[in-house]
Amino acid sequence: MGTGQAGSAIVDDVFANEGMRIEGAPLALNSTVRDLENLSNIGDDRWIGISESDGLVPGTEAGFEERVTGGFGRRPERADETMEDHRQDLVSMLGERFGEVGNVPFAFVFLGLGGGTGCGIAPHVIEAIRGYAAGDVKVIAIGILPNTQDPVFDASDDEVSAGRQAKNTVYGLDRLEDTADGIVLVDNQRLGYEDAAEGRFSEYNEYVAGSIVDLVAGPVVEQIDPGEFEDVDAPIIDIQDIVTSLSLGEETGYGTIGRSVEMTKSLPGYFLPGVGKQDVDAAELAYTAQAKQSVEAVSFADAQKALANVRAPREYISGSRRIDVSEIRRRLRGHTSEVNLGMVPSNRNLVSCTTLYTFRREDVDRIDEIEEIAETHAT
Ligand SMILES: Nc1nc2c(ncn2[C@@H]2O[C@H](COP(=O)(O)OP(=O)(O)OP(=O)(O)O)[C@@H](O)[C@H]2O)c(=O)[nH]1
Ligand SMILES: [Mg+2]
Repeated sequence: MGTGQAGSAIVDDVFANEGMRIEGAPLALNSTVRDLENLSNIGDDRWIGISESDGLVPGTEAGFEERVTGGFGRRPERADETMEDHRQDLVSMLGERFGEVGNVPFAFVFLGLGGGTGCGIAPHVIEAIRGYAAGDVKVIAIGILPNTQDPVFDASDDEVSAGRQAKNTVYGLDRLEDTADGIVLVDNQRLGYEDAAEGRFSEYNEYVAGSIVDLVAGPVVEQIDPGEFEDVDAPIIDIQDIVTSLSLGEETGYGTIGRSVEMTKSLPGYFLPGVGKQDVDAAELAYTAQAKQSVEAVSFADAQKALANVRAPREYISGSRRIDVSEIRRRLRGHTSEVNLGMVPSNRNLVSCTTLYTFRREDVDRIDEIEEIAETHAT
């Protein structure tokens, strides 16, 4: 589920991966038609518009374009009020789109924390998913932290203050904490200055989407029979393992993700079958995945839990080029004793290692920093 512009754009990239459709289905909720029209992989039958005057409007309904134009102007409080009035409508709409049975064990809700729409509606969306699901559903929020350092411009080229965005972020996180089973943070400050200033997010979104896909991609996405793999060094992990890794008892866990990728074929190998296969250095994979974590300056010594998922061609899992996953485990264990490591075979000529580190909120310094910036912002 993508809410608002940033959230929907990343879900769009997640579903660029066809395998994701075997297990999941996308939905985009936004207050601005134009953002929805920019999506490539989520059709209008999967859009839900939200407007102050008209409430929730299905993407295929006549007059959609005229009715869903307002936006919430970076005011999550307004989006929150509107969504609160229409939460039950969303439960019914989920039934219409995904069947009345409510067979949904897991959901991911993506949002930009600095804006109005996603930040304001996401907690209600999570509650609506719980209302729709027949059983216990685990919901993970993936929240984009705003860049509070460099100038940021909105669609009409207006500069958006760091203070406003920081304030929205604190508002959003406080409310997500009460309803999400775990929160994964992605910090726009990890983008280069140029990209942030110009609002160029596409590569970064692809990186985030690729990390999520590689994290959750299991036997279903890869269409393999798990029993086929006996002699391996790590089991197949599933979404429940990810939820567990993000859970810190009564406290909500805050996760950061990172992913490293290596080609398993050298360039000549693409042209000559059987030529140019390369071994993959597990220690380096784990190191790079950590270096590319999605939040600035986290202190890995504070990690409460860590999880890694390796996706690789079969011969790298149990065959002649078997990856030494003990190196990956060793890196994770260097930070925390609660480690979960998985491997899943894949048909790509790539090895990817995606890691998820989980922290307590108080240990994420970047949240403290955003809270301080928010305090300086007058209402
Ligand atoms: N990583 C990333 N960040 C984005 C993207 N689009 C916007 N952002 C950032 O996300 C934050 C929230 O902005 P939006 O997602 O545009 O807000 P919204 O949910 O549509 O809410 P409104 O204020 O009502 O438009 C801001 O900090 C933006 O800079 C994107 O595609 N990728
Ligand atoms: Mg918007």
